[in-house]
Amino acid sequence: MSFSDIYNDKIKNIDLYIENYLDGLDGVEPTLSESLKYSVLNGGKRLRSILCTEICTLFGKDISVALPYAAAIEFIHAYSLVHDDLPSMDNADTRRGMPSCHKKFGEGNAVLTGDALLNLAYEIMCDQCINGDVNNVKAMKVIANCAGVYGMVNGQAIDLKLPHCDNVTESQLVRLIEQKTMALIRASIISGAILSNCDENKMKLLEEYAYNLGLAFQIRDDFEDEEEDLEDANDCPNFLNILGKDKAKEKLDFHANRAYEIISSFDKNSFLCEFHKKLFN
Ligand code: GRG
Repeated sequence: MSFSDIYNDKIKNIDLYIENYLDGLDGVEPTLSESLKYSVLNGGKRLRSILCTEICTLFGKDISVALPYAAAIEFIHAYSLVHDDLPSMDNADTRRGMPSCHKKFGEGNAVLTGDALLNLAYEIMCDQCINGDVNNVKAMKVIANCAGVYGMVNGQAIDLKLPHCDNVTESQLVRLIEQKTMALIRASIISGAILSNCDENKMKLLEEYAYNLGLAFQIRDDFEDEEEDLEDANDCPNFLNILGKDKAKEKLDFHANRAYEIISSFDKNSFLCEFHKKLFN
């Protein structure tokens, strides 16, 4: 089987889990129900959910242990994109090549869609905690910590201010990215590791993997924005306009290589190694 066949199967598996879950919700107002599905199941690379399931299975657990968490992480990611696209935030008309949630369903519905996704994320994880072991609770705690005021939400709050600041430094930008982008990537990796009960040495390496992958992923995203000539790519501080193209590429390679070194040290034939090459080569 080719890499893309295997990758598509993994996406299908996660999407099927999410679709069944959303179809099983009872009594949801029809527009909200449609908009929930639209916002989560409208494509996307599934980077975060795949990190969670693959790390968990890499260390010996069945994928069924990680799938509810993978779905929860995709819900949180989708909520963040729906809210980020709102006129009061990034004001984006499209997402994943289609009208953004508020363009299709209106602003009020988009706010509620994000709210509903965030709540559903915790409901899925709580269901695992009720009959599960303490690792289920610990994994949920890491995700809550990374998604909220110690992570993504705080990063977004800094991001709202940063375009109005002069002379943003590289270290200020790294601090922003640690929260806005890296936190949820870290949550995906570390929750998968907790669910697989992996030891402290591996956990340390996975923290370093998350840091390097998160930074590399953001710089890659900055290059993509520039290629797509996004309107605000030049206004908002990013690695390209702060470091210049050459230095940004050097930094991208440095962090991507370190992330690869770590993930391949566990199993150089793992899916995550191939996925890494597709993302960064
Ligand atoms: C609204 C609380 C709140 C947070 C928003 C995610 C986010 C924070 C903002 C999105 C802005 C952005 C482009 C961030 C850069 C990295 C990033 C999250 C890219 C999108 O993630 P992908 O490429 O998206 O994994 P897909 O569509 O593949 O799921």
